[in-house]
Amino acid sequence: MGGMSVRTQSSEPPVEAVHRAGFACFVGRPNAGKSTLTNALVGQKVAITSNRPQTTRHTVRGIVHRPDAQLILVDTPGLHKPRTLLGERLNDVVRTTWAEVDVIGFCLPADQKIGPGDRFIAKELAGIKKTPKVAVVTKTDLVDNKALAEQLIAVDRLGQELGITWAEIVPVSATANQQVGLLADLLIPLMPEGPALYPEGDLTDEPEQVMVAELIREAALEGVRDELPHSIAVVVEEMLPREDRPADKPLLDIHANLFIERPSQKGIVIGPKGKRLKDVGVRSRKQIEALLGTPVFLDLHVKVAKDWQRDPKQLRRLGF
Ligand SMILES: Nc1nc2c(ncn2[C@@H]2O[C@H](COP(=O)(O)OP(=O)(O)OP(=O)(O)O)[C@@H](O)[C@H]2O)c(=O)[nH]1
Ligand SMILES: [Mg+2]
Repeated sequence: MGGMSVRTQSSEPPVEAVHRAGFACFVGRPNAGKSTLTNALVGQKVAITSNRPQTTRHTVRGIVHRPDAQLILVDTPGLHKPRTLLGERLNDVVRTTWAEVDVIGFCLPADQKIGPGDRFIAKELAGIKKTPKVAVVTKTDLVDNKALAEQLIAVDRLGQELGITWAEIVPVSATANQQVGLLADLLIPLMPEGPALYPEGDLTDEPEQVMVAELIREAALEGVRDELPHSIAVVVEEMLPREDRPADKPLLDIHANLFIERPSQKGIVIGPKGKRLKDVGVRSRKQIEALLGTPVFLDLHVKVAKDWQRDPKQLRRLGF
């Protein structure tokens, strides 16, 4: 597919003397590939991903640094028909975000026909007149050229039908790293002129404690089915350097709670003889150590927070 790109408008000249900085958010239905794309653009994992819908539960900012620009990507939860109070909260977060950014990147997977879920979002986007919208056709590695061409036409048509003028229509594959750099090149000219907003080298503004909790949740999502992914929440209660360790052999103690909604879910999360929970601990610890650059002792407990997705008090306690 090489350098193929569909553009409905020519962009500004590639060489600019000015410095630009601004925010672009990725919106789309659950599982569209928003977080994977955010990570690919940043070049490091700042948002967790999984093949379970509704993996992302808060906005995550990833920062792309260029000599002439700083592009701040805001990854949002997938917008969906809410079934719980958590679902409503997540949708509110998305709507607040797209009202605040300089550009909206609407993600539509190449391998799935545009459906009611996409239309529902597109209709809302049509109402936001002032913000440029870029259609991003994701997961292009999953389809052949013919199917991709058809999807690009369908996206163009969707725009015409709803009165949305796409500033760009860009096909990308985040996992095969196709056209990811091009997407950044096309988003940057849409940013306002201005100085850098984050220090050089910062790739995210996520607090470490939140990143750690997310890595644990990502590991816990792997292999669980049905409603369970939605029921899992992780809170890091404490992160403390172990006392009395030699300076060259530090150890970070991390105490975290993995919450589920019902006592019956406990067995599934813990697994026979505790094997599942242990695997989750081992897998996430490796990632946490890579992130923090220090050896970690992870103390992970499973707790029940009854029906937390529907309970305002529990939601607050879990940070929503
Ligand atoms: N083949 C392929 N798979 C992808 C690509 N991008 C994402 N995926 C997969 O699609 C699934 C969903 O990806 P996410 O990035 O978590 O999707 P999301 O839109 O952030 O999902 P929510 O946070 O639930 O809204 C994961 O299994 C990814 O590995 C891609 O470019 N190619
Ligand atoms: Mg996500």
